[in-house]
Amino acid sequence: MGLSCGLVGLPRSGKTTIFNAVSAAQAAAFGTELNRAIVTVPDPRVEKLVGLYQPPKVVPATLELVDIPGLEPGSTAADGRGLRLLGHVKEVDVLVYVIRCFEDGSVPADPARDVEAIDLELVVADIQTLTNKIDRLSRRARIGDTVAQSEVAACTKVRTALEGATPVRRQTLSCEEEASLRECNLLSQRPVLFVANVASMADAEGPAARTLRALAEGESAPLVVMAGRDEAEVAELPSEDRPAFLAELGLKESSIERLIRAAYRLLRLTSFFTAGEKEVHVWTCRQGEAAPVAAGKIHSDMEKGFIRMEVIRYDDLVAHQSEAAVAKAGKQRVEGRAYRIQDGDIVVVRFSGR
Ligand SMILES: Nc1nc2c(ncn2[C@@H]2O[C@H](COP(=O)(O)OP(=O)(O)O)[C@@H](O)[C@H]2O)c(=O)[nH]1
Ligand SMILES: [Mg+2]
Repeated sequence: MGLSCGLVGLPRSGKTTIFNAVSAAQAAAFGTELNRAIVTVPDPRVEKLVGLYQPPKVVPATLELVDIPGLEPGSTAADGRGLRLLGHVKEVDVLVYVIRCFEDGSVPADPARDVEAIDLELVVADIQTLTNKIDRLSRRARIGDTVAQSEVAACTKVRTALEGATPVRRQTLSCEEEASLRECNLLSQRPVLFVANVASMADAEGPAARTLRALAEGESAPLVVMAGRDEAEVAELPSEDRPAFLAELGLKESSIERLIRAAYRLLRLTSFFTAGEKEVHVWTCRQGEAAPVAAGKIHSDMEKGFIRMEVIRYDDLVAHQSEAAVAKAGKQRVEGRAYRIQDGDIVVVRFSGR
């Protein structure tokens, strides 16, 4: 399973519009249930590889996009529905905060207020989770269990900061504290990517988008400016007509490309390939992952029985037009367990199976 991104935001911030723009799935615009789509990660290198190998099968990288409705202020504390929807937040790797930067009726756009409101929902849920854990551990801590004591201390420290409205992702934690929190799977610890949803790209440097940019920079988070409604219209067009319309909107690439690139950077993800006459396959792993771990993305046996990895660079393959020519130019490398995978590596894994 690839990366999963959850769209969250206040009602009418444009989540479903952006979901449609990205997935071209045309999900019901006013649904309160969850929309999910698997979208292909655009990568022009894949087309090049397919051109070279002409395989019958191509497996691009995919990303799951989830439109999570219902983060209305107060929903967590109220009925079970808010909590159920917040449960979906736990399933995703990245939270995409969709922030309204366009005017809509009488409530002025106010990115700082909206970010705070979303954070607060997550923070309230996290305080509850931590309180439960502290309660569970307190007896063991009282009778002298030192592990329980240090976990209670960590959870209490984080809870205090949450009570001061600081999401976990903006708290500074030691490795031990991180470890104590891991099983809690806290919502406000999820990495966040901000989307400034503007009326048109002419507002990309308008006051609302600028405010959001400053907020994002303040927590070293990426920001993508998107004209959600315009881009949803583009997504409805036949693909050959899209570039001209994007250009008209003042965009070089579609929202999906910018959003995915930002998500990959945020999670430090990288793509590598296996390529041959049978199949061109894109794999995703963390940047700088050790070769056996990367091989494990292909098959767990390849990690367990890893012997070596034969690597050519995508750029070298394109320059020389065939694996044989790359090898002849001395540019095929044989790498061992210590090798760290790089973006654009085309690999063959040698392993001992059983
Ligand atoms: N002007 C403008 N309106 C938008 C934009 N994105 C969404 N809207 C409108 O805002 C309303 C709510 O959008 P929707 O995607 O359903 O919001 P959600 O509740 O967050 O899923 C709809 O009427 C959209 O047409 C945008 O980028 N610009
Ligand atoms: Mg919606």
